[in-house]
Amino acid sequence: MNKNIFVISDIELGQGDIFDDFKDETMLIDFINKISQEPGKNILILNGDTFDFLKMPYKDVFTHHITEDISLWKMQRIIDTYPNIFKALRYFISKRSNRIQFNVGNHDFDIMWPSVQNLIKKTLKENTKIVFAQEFNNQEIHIEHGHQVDYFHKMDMKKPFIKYKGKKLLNLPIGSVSIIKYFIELKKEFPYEESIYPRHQAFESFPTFKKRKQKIARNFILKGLLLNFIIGIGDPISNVPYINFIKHVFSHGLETLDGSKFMRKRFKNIIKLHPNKKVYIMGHMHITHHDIHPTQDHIQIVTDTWRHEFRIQKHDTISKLKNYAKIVYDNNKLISVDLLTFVP
Ligand SMILES: [Mn+2]
Repeated sequence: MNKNIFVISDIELGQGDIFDDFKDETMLIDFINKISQEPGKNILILNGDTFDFLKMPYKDVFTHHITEDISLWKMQRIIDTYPNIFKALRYFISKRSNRIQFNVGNHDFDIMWPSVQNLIKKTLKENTKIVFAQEFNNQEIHIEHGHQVDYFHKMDMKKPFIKYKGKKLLNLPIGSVSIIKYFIELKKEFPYEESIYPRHQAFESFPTFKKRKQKIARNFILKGLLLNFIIGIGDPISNVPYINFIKHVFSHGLETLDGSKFMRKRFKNIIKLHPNKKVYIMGHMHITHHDIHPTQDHIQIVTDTWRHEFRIQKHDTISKLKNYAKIVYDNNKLISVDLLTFVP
């Protein structure tokens, strides 16, 4: 039997407010409907940051103390905001041999809570053909979101939850805390500029945006990093993993913005952990990349975002296209691996 694996990432569904960067609902529904028609067995891998819990306030307040109830409330908000997307997913999964895998990303660690998983399963009216995981692996393929090889957004997987003042909380990495407590202001004040990638080009083109970013960054470095041991006393979620900053500088120098510069090293780190695969796929960096590694014989793919994002072209910005990876098997034999642009 024919088997297709489809991979998309970084959809970032929110609750339809100014922090919600997803706009192309019809396009996503068309995509899901199109792959629902494919004959054979179809596996849809939503490779992380499917939902944007991170930039979503809980009842108008941003907090980095995320309980299961908060995540569940946010998940319900997302479902209520995009009922037709869940309807399309329900149609896809209703086909007998189809499967959906939700890989965790740094914007949706919240899907690790059992009640959030149950709500998604209930909404999709399916219990057994939906999987929640950190990564997808078979003999030839490795697929993960990519934050685990990003020193700012890497989660402590030995301790994904933490007890604090009698409550169980998501043990968020420093990258999440910095967004919730500091950089969310940038999104609020510059929603359009914040949707331009690559980031370093956006800062070059919009000086007031850059100035504001620098001010927030200074504030974060002073309070969030240097004075944190006073300000964050007793708060386990605000602990700064200084060692990760040192590791980042060793790997990438002082570069913090240009994803394409991190990419090689990140693939290298993933391959070290999962050697001898033929295909490695990541998201997270919001870039499009498809390459056959020159010395080792394997394919590296980065799928770009499905949020509404712009790129700079000459003196203007244009909307980025949506892409997806498609892997085809014929009777368990790997036939093709492609990175494609979705055309409705
Ligand atoms: Mn990400």
